[in-house]
Amino acid sequence: SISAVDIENALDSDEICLWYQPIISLRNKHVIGYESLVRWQKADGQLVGALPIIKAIESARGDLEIRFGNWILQKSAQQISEWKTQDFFHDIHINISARHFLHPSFLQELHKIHTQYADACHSLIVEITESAMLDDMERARRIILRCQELGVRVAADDFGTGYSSLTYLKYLPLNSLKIDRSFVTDLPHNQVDRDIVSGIVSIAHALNLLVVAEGAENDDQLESLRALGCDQLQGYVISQPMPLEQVMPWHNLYK
Ligand code: G
Ligand code: G
Ligand code: MN
Ligand code: NA
Repeated sequence: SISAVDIENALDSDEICLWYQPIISLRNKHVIGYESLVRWQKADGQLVGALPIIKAIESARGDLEIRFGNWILQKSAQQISEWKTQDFFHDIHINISARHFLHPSFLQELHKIHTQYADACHSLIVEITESAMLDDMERARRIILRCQELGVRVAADDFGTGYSSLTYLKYLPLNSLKIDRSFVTDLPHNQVDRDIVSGIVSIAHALNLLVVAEGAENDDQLESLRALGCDQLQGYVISQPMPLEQVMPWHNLYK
């Protein structure tokens, strides 16, 4: 299996990279942004997916999780500003671990980014998963507010699978929710999933949050999610995650 040292070496030798998956508006199908997802492209051509990478990073005892998260922040802000110079104006969603989000170095790095690339912050969305936030809700709340002061939006990832989703909504001033794929897979036929999605949408909209549906693989799911009131959608029906060099060519064909 992969060790933390393997990941450190891969970071140093530039083998860790971000792949991008589009997120569209369900109103007009236009692309709004891209979620960045980590990959390890080994020198021998082998591609390692996110799960083993994240597992190695989280099991490391040192500060690799922080170093890696800061690297993602830097990389994404750089990408947003590089795209802007090419008249390609799109949000980037990044995944940040709860441990990093709650660590002082997260806001330090975000302040740095705000100084270096001020307007990139307005195109950056930080996705966090629920459960670990519950340990220090007041701290999480303050960090979210600081993000928003810098123009950065915050989304709850994998929404609905945590055991206290509604507590989360009560205390955290989020910008959006990403409905977990497990509620999407059996649409449009599953009545329970339809009711759950429509309930999440009502609560989210009452709280002024946008709803992103994840993991839609076909048009029936897409149409169902639109009919249920979701705002945005991400999934293989639009595109799988792709390497950076494929993003603009894909985008131009999609239009
Ligand atoms: O891309 P893929 O479907 O393999 O991602 C699997 C999981 O890994 C998802 O839960 C995703 O949130 C997580 N993940 C992908 N990229 C990153 C990243 O850059 N940082 C963190 N913390 N998690 C990531
Ligand atoms: O947990 P998070 O939402 O960050 O992870 C997104 C993960 O979901 C990525 O690993 C991505 O590859 C995967 N994914 C995105 N769209 C689809 C889809 O339509 N079907 C499936 N099975 N996985 C998807
Ligand atoms: Mn995510
Ligand atoms: Na998710």
